[in-house]
Amino acid sequence: MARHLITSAIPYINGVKHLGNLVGSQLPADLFARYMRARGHDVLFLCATDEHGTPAELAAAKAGQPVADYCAEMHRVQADLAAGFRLSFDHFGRSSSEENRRLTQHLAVKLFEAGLIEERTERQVYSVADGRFLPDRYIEGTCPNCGYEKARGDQCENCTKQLDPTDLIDPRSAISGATELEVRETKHLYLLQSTLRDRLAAWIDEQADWPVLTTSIAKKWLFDGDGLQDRGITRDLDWGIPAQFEGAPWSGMEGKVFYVWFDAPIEYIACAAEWAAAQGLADADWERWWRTGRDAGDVRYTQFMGKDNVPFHTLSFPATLIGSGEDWKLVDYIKSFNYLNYDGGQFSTSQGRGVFMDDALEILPADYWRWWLLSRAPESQDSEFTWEAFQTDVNKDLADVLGNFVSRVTKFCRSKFGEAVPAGGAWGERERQLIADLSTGLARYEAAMDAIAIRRAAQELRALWVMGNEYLQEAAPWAAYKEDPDRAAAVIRLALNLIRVYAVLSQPFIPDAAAAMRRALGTEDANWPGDMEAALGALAPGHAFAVPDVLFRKITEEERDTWQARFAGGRG
Ligand code: B3M
Ligand code: ZN
Repeated sequence: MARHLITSAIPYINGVKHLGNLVGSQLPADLFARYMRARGHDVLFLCATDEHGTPAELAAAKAGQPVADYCAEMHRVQADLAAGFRLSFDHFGRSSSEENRRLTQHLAVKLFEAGLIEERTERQVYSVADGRFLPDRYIEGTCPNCGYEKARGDQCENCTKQLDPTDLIDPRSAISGATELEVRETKHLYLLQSTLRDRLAAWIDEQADWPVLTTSIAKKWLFDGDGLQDRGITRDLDWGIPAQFEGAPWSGMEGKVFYVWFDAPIEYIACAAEWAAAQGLADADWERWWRTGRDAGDVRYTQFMGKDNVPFHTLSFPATLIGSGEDWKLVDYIKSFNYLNYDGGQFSTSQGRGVFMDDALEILPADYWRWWLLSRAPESQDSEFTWEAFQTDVNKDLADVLGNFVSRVTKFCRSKFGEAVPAGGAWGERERQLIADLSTGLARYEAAMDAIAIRRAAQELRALWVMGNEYLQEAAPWAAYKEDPDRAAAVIRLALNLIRVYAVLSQPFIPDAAAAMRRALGTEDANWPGDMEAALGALAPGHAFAVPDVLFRKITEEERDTWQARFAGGRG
């Protein structure tokens, strides 16, 4: 049994996330966490809301709410949606927690003591019309690196380059649109990341198994142009973790807070502390996941995120942890994702374009979305959500293949043998062949899941479902029953057991359907099949079951057209 620490990028608090956000971090992280638990490992799976900085302030202002109230409310909304999608976090924390304030300030002090933080007077964009400095998302303009016209002050969404507001070409205020901007002096703390370049480069070089998408982005910002740059880690904002506090080794930082991207990844640690507190555990209980001096050296730590978040996780956050000189656990594997597009364009939060998590659950149960999104995860390239593809895959994979198998087998058994696993008959050559095929297929499925090759894993799982259908078609128990009821009983006994095996194997992708299958079979046995033949004997003759309700219904043409039209216009 191994120990797996798993984190999903923590979603911004500023509204309900769309399906592109979901498939870029939280959902695949959940798949992996569920799989690792199913394999018997000790898992700590953490996520939280990212509540500081300009995204939160801007969204609260738009909602006309005090920012703390807004965050508290949106945290509940996001937690409910996560539960609706069956995201199995051990804890869903908040970056505005007391634990995060303490840890963020602590790490800043350690970095200062290591000589890695210095005070700099810098020139910041000030908006006369707005009467304030315009950090990060308060300012928009053209990216100096790629020419994208809607780059934000902290990062270009298009090319992932981290920016400073003064880098932007033709800048304008995101609050008022004002272009009457001037540059004023203000004092900030800088993290001297550049001095850590060699150590970060060596660390990234050790990660031979990381996905190319992850390492290519890391290396790009490590070496390209001027290479890794020192970063301002404080901002002239009201909302955030105060940069001036008791015991701070600097002065004059009143009215400033830490930059949201400084404290957000620290929430991965703080979230473990929040988890321990919520469980009534001691500090040592979360530290064993995070401090190598407390056995976290044995932990395997995997992070999930969209590609735009990669620079902060491969460079900035490791710089914080390495630079502190303390024994913090560094990430072992970063799984990053390209973008999911929506019906010929991009998902867009600002324009309300696409399907959002609340819309999705209103239309169909979570499993339909989970299956489609994961089986089409944007791994090696961007992928696209279309209503046609969604309809086709759901109807084919879930309704025709898996759902149909479960329904045919249970209904046939009920009508001929009653609602219990039938005795009689022995398995023959065709069964031995099926067991061999299932064993090979299972090994391929496990290999894909171990490697977090999500699309491949979905294909392998589907292939296992198909094997059962083909077997049933060939063995044709409905035909065999007339001449040789024992033969039909042997086939159905195997097929009923195969439903249990499918429930166990499919649970990471479609947890609700898996639970419904197990309930129908009247079994709590969720043991991962080691030996396929033994697994297919788990439900003995006489074991009672019930025919379940339809597992997956088909999406009609009419529904598809209605939904397509409904979501074409953007969120109201
Ligand atoms: N909140 C960006 C995002 O939601 C950011 C991730 C933080 S991870 C520490 O995509
Ligand atoms: Zn750019």
